[in-house]
Amino acid sequence: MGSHSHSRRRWFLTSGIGVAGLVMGAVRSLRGQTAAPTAPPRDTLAYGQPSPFDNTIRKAPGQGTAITDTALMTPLQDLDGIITPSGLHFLMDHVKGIPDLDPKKHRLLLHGMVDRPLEFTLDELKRLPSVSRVYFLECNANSRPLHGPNGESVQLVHGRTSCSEWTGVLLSVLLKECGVKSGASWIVAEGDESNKYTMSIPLGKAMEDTLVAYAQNGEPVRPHQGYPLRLVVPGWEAIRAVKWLTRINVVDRPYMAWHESGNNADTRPDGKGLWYRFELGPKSVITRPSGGQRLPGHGFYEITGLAWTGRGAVRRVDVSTDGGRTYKEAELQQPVLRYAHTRFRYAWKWNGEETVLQSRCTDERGEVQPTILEAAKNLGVTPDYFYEADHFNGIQPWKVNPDGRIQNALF
Ligand SMILES: Nc1nc2c(c(=O)[nH]1)N[C@H]1C(S)=C(S)[C@@H](COP(=O)(O)O)O[C@H]1N2
Ligand SMILES: [Mo]
Repeated sequence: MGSHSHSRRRWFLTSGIGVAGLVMGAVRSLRGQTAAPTAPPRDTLAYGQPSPFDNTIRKAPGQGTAITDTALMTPLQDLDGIITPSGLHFLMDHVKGIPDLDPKKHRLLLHGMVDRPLEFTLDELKRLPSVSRVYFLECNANSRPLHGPNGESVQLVHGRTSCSEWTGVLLSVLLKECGVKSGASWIVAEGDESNKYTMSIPLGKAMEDTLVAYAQNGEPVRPHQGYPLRLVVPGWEAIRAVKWLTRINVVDRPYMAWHESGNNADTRPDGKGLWYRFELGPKSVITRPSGGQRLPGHGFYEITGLAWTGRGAVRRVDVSTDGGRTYKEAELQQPVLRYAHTRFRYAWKWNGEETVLQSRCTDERGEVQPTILEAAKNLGVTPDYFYEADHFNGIQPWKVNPDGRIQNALF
């Protein structure tokens, strides 16, 4: 679809939200992509920066520490609470170089199987009823055991997840304005970058809680997270969360577009594709102490970590300090929110001997995070299957050596 040159359209909010007289015209005459503004960057007083002593940074997977703008991991071991600072949100792009989208020119078009195709500017979206919700995003490829050659740290193995407060308009509000035709069952969402990233999402989820977000942690969504607009699909693999969102096509079948087929479908043991696994399973990981760190000596330590689930809220987290032989319930830090990271804590006294620390999440549906052996058994595969597989949510064991060094003990 090249140009969206449907005639100039006026629309009125009719859904009883009480914004009488709100009139929004929609013309798509300009492309959203222009050169970045030439204004000097904000200085450190105009926009505050971390202490120069603090060097908490995102890291690239693979070869050492090379920073690319295609894949960077959140430093989970260095963070507290449940909100990921926006500048440390992981990022995963299927394109080299992100688009510079001018918010004045950017448009969101909703069309396809609707009574009235509608097009919104950013200012028009901001006049609509909004919601703010804390949701995690997690790449489907997160947590592959021994991710890359640096499989030692929680950042490089599990850092493809972050959690933000997202603000925007529920997609259901926009779809209701358009009037979804009967027979429609999916949407196809598209990003405004050079390769037109597209994803199919069932209409049910689109109408339930999918968010068109323009703000992240109180300020505009960061460029790498999809500025000025991104989709947030709570609890579902983050490949559905289309960044630089510009188009929503209402359709009657999934499109199996390039990015969701070959590139992002998981392979079953029989070689066939595992299509459309949306929800992420219950997961938790101890972030401190964790792989690559070293305990300075025996004595008291607070074990802390994050738990989350695509099925709603975390119900409990159990921690084992003896390699899974016994578990005890950890304390959950409030708030515990649906589809958000949940912080857990556990008081521990290290006696100086070798041991293994691990955590286990149980979600509101009662589903329990499996060990890698249980996960393999469930799928009828051997554990090495997960080197390449997506949606891996196995328990992460960290081995504490007598000298205090901590290593990934999954294999
Ligand atoms: N337009 C667009 N949306 C996208 C992508 C992309 O490359 N282009 N990558 C997807 C993938 S694979 C993931 S895991 C998440 C990552 O979101 P983040 O970069 O904000 O962390 O965005 C998804 N949305
Ligand atoms: Mo991803």
